Amino acid sequence: MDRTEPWQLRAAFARRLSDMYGREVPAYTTLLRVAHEVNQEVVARDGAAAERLGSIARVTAERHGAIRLGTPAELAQVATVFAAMGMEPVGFYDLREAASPVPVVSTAFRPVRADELARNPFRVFTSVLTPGDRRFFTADLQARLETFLAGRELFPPALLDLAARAEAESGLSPDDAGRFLDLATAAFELSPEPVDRAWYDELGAVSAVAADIGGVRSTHVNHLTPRVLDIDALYARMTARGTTMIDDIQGPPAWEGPDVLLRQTSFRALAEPRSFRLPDGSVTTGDLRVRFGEVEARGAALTREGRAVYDAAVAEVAAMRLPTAAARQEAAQQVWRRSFPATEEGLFDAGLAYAEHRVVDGRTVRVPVVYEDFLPQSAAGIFASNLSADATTDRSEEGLGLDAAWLAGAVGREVHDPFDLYAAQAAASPAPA
Ligand code: OOG
Ligand code: NI
Repeated sequence: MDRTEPWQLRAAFARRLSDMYGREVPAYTTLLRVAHEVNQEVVARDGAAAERLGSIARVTAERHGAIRLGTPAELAQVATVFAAMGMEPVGFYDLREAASPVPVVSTAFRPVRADELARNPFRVFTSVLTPGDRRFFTADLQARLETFLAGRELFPPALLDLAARAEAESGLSPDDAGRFLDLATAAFELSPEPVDRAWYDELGAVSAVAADIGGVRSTHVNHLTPRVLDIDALYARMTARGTTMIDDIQGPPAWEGPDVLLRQTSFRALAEPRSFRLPDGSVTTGDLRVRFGEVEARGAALTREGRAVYDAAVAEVAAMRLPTAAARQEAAQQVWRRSFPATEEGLFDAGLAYAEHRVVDGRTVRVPVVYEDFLPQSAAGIFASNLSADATTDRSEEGLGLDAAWLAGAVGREVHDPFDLYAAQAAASPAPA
């Protein structure tokens, strides 16, 4: 009998989420249209070179989403749902330590093998709240928050059963695949259930992210990001169409040298109508800004050495505390010219980026391994730019020592080190002897 394989579930799920998001967040549809236009133009202009970092079919279907969860148990459950689709946890991000601190730690669920990434690279940045962190939450609020979170169910048992079966049997029958996709998509839709106004506002006074996660009885995809081949062109075009983007394109600057890692930009969440339950039991309509839009461009995966150069360059520009996006961009270009080789070959020769070897027209050429992950500073910036208020933190308190090992324990699975995955991918196509 026909089976729907994990990668087919993943591709179908990405399409289902994209359709749902497009129906509910119209600005996303505009973003997709503009991204598509820009990608067509780059392919027409650059030909085969436009597809060096992924076929146009892959790039057109490529999305990442983001979700925020409340507890280690919820994280373990979502790991089962993603495992059904061949998505595994990669990397540990501590956003509590960012310039604009957010009370979460995060990982990304994604396919890890090159052939699976080529089939469909769908990835989900997944954050979990840290209620025990005294820099954000009092002991009293922690206790009430944990009680609230323990009493909700994000993923119905039928979804978890199907997911476990899909993982164990590497796929599902077409009927079960359909049920799995219905339940999985529904689990990430915005819920119509009324929001408890007093509870939401109490958490919101500590952190908008805490309210978004722990103030409601469900989760939702908060953005879905298409990939674009020229993010500067996209930014200009969205702005010209009247969409207010955040000030900066985050990550590396536009410059004449090689594209590395990840560049991202976003537009702020629109106010969406929601029902609220008031303390007297009555229900009213208000609005919340919880779903926003983002777009990304991907470049070469850097080695640990390359990443150290990147982190130092970002820190150097940040330390200048420049007041405008244009000044930051200009400064970053200068720092980049000083810090990075001007060519891809230079990056490879210096051991700063991972290369795959491919035979083109009888010659062996080096091609970058694509960066498939996220950047903590950019992620924290994306959180911050889309919240109505920043977290109020008490820096005199000790933080909770949460690390990659803690995350692996919470997920109940191995959390891959992204550098190991890139190194393995590069080693799979060694230079000819
Ligand atoms: C996640 C923000 C991180 C990215 O692209 O860096 C992210 C969130 O807002 O929940 O998606
Ligand atoms: Ni994102």
